[in-house]
Amino acid sequence: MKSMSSPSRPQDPAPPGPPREDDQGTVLAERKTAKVEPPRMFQVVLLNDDFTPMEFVVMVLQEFFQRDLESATQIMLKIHHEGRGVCGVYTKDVAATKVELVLTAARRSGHPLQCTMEAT
Ligand code: TYC
Repeated sequence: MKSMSSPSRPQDPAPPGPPREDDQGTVLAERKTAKVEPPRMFQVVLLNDDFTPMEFVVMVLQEFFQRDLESATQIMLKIHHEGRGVCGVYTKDVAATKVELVLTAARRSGHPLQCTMEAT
């Protein structure tokens, strides 16, 4: 019958002390402690221009960045006055997808709206 003791998992840290040997004198490789870093994050940034309608930018912020009308309007006005604004912060793939969705929607509607991503 199988032993019921809990099996060690691959990511368990090595116990302290010198490298251990098994009963045949074989030196067992030391295990490395698993280290998981948080993912790099990226800001999605909208840029101001003179032509894209304010309503379109507000719609983009609601549709692609889950902003409510008030928050979307505040961000749009900040971009309008300051030249740029952060829409949200995401992992790399999600940020890249949002940029593409915004640019595609803007082109389809004939607006020159620009959207980029920047590492935080
Ligand atoms: N400046 C634009 C206008 O006056 C509005 C606008 C806001 C455009 C934000 C782009 O990212 C932008 N119609």
